Amino acid sequence: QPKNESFVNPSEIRARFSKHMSDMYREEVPLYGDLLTLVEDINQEVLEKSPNTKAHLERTGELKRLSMERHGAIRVGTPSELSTIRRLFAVMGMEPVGYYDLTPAGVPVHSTAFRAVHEEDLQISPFRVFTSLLRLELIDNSETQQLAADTLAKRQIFTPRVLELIEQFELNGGLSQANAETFIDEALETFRWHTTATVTSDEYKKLHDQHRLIADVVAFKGPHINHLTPRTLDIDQVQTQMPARNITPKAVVEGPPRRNCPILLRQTSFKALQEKVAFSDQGSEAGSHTARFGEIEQRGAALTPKGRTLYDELLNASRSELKEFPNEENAQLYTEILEKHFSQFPDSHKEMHDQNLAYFRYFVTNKGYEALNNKTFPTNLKDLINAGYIEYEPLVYEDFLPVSAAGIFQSNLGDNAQTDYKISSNQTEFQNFLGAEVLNELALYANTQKRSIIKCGEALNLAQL
Ligand code: OOG
Ligand code: NI
Repeated sequence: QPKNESFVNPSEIRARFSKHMSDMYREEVPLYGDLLTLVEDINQEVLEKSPNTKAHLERTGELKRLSMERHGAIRVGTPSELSTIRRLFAVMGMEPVGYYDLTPAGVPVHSTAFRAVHEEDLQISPFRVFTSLLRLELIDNSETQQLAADTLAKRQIFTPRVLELIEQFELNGGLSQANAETFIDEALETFRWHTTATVTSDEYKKLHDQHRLIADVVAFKGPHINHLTPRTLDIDQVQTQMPARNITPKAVVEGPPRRNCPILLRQTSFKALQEKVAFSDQGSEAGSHTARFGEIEQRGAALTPKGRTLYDELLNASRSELKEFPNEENAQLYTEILEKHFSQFPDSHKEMHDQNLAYFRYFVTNKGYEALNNKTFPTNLKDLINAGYIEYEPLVYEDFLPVSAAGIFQSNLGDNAQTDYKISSNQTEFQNFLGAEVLNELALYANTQKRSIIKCGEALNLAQL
């Protein structure tokens, strides 16, 4: 089918959807609005105090996307919900990236992240959704397992109109302006919070006793968005200032410690809220459910396989030395241990670059353009960099971290939710359910890096670069 000129760019749909989603969540969870304000205040402060950071973010284009940057998370119940969600996100130019197995952390799900994959599309909207599929086979009580399966089989989490529009998109390759608007409104319905549950209070209790997460996935009409996460430039500041704004943070920041050159992803959240719900045997909102929360993230450089291996090693060493899960009591100790181990991770862009620990975007400097006619112009990347004709900036990590994600799940499921599951990761089954293979995030970063080198080559008339 030929592409129609009047189709809306999927990235445009994603940008608008992300804004609508944020507005809806702010209305549903006012504390998320308070968090947004706090993050904005701190980001403003950082930009004012640190001209270097500001200049860096301007060069990489991150400054433009900073205030609209956020991710969310949902949990679906069945393979068919998962595959339709994939098709829904495809309308917004989002593809499944990465496979995350959360069972080692005692959470009975496996997950992927839907996001844009090309740097130009990420620039328009970096909106991502961490999407988990409940693994019913991990429910060991067969009666509860049956209850969950039957309840999930009865629900339809998509509106009839959004299903039509997804098909239309797949058939024609795009949506018109008017249809895109309708799509956004209708798609939003899937992620809305419902105060009425689909199960009785007894059934809820059964599901909940098995695992709080199971109740959250099974007992409601749809996969309500369970948190939205703005991006901050200083997560430690936000963490310390949360209590003053009546927001209770989780015990520790997940991910690497504070550094001069941030790597990967650091995250913290505020505790899930207890919300009133009406179970199907109740006429009013006499019951309650705790699932929805707020989260903050600080993003740093995407690491190469070598860098990631080093990160995993240092994180594991820190966790082993702590001997238990990080909590309120050992938070200070954990920070110290983390900093001690991570002192082995080079903390300058030059070292990270020269030791092949992170991915970078290369660009021609003014000096490079001016030197174009020099007779002694170098022709390889290394010499061009050394001569100051090409510079580089780290690529932002656009994905998630399994250990951190588990920590975020745990802090919102209660500490008694730890189970030792015997069944381990199953990416093949996940992909069968999804109806597609998940993309390898490392290949995506490598592609972006490669494209930037090719661009430099073109600008400098060096075809072989
Ligand atoms: C997802 C938790 C993981 C993150 O940012 O790592 C996550 C969930 O609670 O459903 O969102
Ligand atoms: Ni999150």
